[in-house]
Amino acid sequence: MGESLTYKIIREHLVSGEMIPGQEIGLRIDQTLTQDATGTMAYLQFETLGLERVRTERSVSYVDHNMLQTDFRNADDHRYLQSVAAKYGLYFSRPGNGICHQVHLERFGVPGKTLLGSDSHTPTAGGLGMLAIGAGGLDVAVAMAGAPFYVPMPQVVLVWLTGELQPWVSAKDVILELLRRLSVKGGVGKVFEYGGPGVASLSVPQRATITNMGAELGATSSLFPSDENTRRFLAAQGREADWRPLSADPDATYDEVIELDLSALEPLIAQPHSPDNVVPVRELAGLPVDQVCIGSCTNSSVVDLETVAAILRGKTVHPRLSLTISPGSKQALTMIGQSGALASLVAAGARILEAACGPCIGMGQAPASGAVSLRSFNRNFEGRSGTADAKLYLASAEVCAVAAIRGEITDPRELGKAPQVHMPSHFVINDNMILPPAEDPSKVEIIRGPNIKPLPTRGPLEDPLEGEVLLITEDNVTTDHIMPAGAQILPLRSNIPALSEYAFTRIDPTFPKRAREAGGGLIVGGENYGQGSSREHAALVPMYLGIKAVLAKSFARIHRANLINFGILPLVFADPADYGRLRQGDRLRLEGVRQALEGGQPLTVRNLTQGYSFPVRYDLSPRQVQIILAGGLLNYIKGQAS
Ligand code: MIC
Ligand code: SF4
Repeated sequence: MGESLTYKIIREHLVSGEMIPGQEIGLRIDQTLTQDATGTMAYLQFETLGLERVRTERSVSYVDHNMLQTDFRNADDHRYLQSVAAKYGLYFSRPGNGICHQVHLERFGVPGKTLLGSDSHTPTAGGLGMLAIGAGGLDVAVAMAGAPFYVPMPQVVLVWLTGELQPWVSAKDVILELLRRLSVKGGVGKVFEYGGPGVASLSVPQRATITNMGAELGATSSLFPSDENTRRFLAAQGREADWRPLSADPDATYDEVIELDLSALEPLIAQPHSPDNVVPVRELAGLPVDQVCIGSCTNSSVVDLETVAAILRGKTVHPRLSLTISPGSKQALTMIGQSGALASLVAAGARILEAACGPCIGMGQAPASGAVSLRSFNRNFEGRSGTADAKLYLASAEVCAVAAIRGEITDPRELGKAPQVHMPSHFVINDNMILPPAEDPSKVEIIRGPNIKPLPTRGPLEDPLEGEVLLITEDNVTTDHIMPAGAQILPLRSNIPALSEYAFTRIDPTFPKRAREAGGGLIVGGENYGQGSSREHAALVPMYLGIKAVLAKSFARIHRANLINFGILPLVFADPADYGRLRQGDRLRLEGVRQALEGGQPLTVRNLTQGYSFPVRYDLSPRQVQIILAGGLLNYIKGQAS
């Protein structure tokens, strides 16, 4: 029986476990990436493992998130990251070189290899036929140490593409259509593998837009075959030697098949406050727009930027709005500079930002009160822009550019002929902003600024486990709710005590104070708890505040793994109706929890306040049980080492 491409790559990298969906497998990781907002913590953790060099084929440390440098803190973290990279054998992509996913696609990704990144959009590299997975920083630290990465064996969904995109319809519309159909939890536990005759019509930058935003489905990864288009892209990047053809067997079997006719798609838009709240652009036509932001790891390639420039050429940005452009990489920025596209953008009144995440993670450019902000980005969660009541919409770079000149949401097909921009046959290659590791690591001193505080630790899992329900949240709570980012908070990523002042404050500003006063407790969540980013701070900070367990209807994959890594017990309601009976302030108690976990026996929670008990599931692998019992992955590793 034939195999999917996902199965082939997994089989080549399988270290432990069986390829049975849902069962834990261990994968050998060839490459890793980190970005600064998660990387600082990841390297602090890597340092505690006591190795002299990373043990991967290639590890890259990027600086792209914390770029505002409103005081010494971000700059200090950058210096730390640069010294760590030099010492431990990593490539260092300097601030200004671009967004990790865009640069990794351009300069490092290799078809058929595995990539683990401390950022949820790591699957962008799936556009090259790489099995790329997002994870918490600690998992990436451990992978850099050469240990396997553990993940539930995914189900594989074949997305069968037919037809061709019509004028003004873009790759962004492909993934928005999947989000419309499947929702932000529709991809949990799955890899989306693209196939069918429509694949050949999509270039690697287009494929990368689709695989990037597969993260919004909650998917483990998304993957395209490595074909002639992949070869062309790598050759244009001067890396043809990295190419190898890869595809599924013609008779491969899949857990699920989704058919998508590219010809039938129309321009789509996601409305506030979720990437799956998708409607056709024409339904919102005429809605006044106050801000347009183009860029992010989803839509910031040179192809996107050239397309935007072609739409703006000779026009002026509408007086009611502000347009920002953040190029995905130095390469993309250089190329639009050389082609004249940059001059067209500037002439039209676009505000050109540096090649970084920027407004996507609320690092500047917060919209006005109640503003409508249209973005070519991938996330529109409430408050993410830095303005609590702003309304964020997501669409293709084309739809964004047209709105920027019209001042309102417009179906771009009204403009007539669409600009024709093709992937260049040669990219401008200049890797001078990528620093190789030091030749003599013994000469490198790690530089730690005062913003870098020691890693918080905890002891083994307590038994009985008892505490107050500190917060009850709804479905689809994001890591942006649990541990917000943005200009004020992001610089604190290496300072957990300071960061803890902001935990859950988007839902309840009194949370940090209450958690401290209660000496910790439990959190209750709905479906898909912890969706969104890979930030392990959304587990590390609750751990620091004494959170012992999270009870939810279901969890997002990366966040659940992060909870386990920091010794917080993720429990699932056996009967979802029990969610509705709990009240904030209820005191809950789990007796004999250590023994139950070790013996694989059922667990019951006693509600001491209301006087009843209810069953919960934990679905932990034997390895995860040991990690939870030890009080987290670092404790577990240290226990094993001794
Ligand atoms: C995001 O898009 O939310 C981020 C910021 O890139 C995060 C990582 C982080 O919080 O540092 C992600 O996607 O994992
Ligand atoms: Fe950066 Fe935004 Fe991409 Fe996250 S989603 S990596 S913040 S550009």
